[in-house]
Amino acid sequence: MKKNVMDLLSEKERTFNEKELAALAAYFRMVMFDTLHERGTGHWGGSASSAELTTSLYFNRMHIKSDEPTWEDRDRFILSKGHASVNLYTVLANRGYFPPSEIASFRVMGSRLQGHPCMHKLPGIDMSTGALGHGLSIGLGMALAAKLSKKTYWTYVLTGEGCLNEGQSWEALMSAAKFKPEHFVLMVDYNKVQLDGTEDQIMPMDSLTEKLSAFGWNVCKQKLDGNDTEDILKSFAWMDSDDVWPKAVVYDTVKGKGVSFTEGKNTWHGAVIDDDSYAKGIVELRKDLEEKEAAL
Ligand SMILES: Cc1ncc(C[n+]2csc(CCOP(=O)(O)OP(=O)(O)O)c2C)c(N)n1
Repeated sequence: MKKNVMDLLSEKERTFNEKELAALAAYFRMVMFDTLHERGTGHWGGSASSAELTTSLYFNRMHIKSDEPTWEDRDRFILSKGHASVNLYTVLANRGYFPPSEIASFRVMGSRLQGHPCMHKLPGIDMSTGALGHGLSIGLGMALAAKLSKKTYWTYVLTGEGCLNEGQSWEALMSAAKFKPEHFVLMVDYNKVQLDGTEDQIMPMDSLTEKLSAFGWNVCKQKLDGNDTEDILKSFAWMDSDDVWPKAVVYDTVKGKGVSFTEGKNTWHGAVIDDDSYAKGIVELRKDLEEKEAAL
């Protein structure tokens, strides 16, 4: 019998393959679009951009216990682009950290689901973020703590290229290259669009992979599509392929992915999803989910 996303979510403790991850990400994108429309607030563009990356980490890669969110040996994840909080909340809820029904309280006054993730309120948040540029330094601290305490957990930091514009990121890049903590990975959601313009208009990063290599990082040389779960799993295999630290992967992604009229548009960074846009967009997202489920 054909499976659907609800069947997959009932067995969330196992390691999912690329087709299953693609279906889950398509479903999560629909939940995010629904939530942001309902609440009339939040960040669609960057959340849609990273849907496959966060889904693949939590449903294929990370060593975690959702019923024990502060387990000392868990892998750590820092969403340095904290404005994509609705993406992280959707993944965490469906991974078992809190009830998916709570996603509806996104950005309601007093809710645990703040506009930007708060580690003191919500289980599963390893670090509060929102002010861009902090994630890499904090992740480095976590990775160095693992080294000191002889633990083998991994620390993953997800940034946007706009997040990398912050000078603090480059201090962390230099320090990480000096201390070389094991199991420390920078993942760049490289959609080349920021809040009020494109990367080229705001701060050209080209070539990001060469810059990271020059800063002493072990950078994945493969060209990877961060909205393609097959490519993401290839990058995970690369992370395990040698012992040279720290590691970085730059994924090409599309801001506003999944809804044709929001793709690649900075105007959809944090715009309210009005009723008309919702009605058009949800049809596209539903079709994508149906196609991904049919491929299971
Ligand atoms: C220190 C700081 N400056 C400015 C902002 C406002 N801001 C929020 S998101 C954003 C652009 C982020 O671009 P990017 O990191 O590429 O994110 P993505 O495209 O993935 O959404 C800006 C400028 C902020 N949150 N923090």
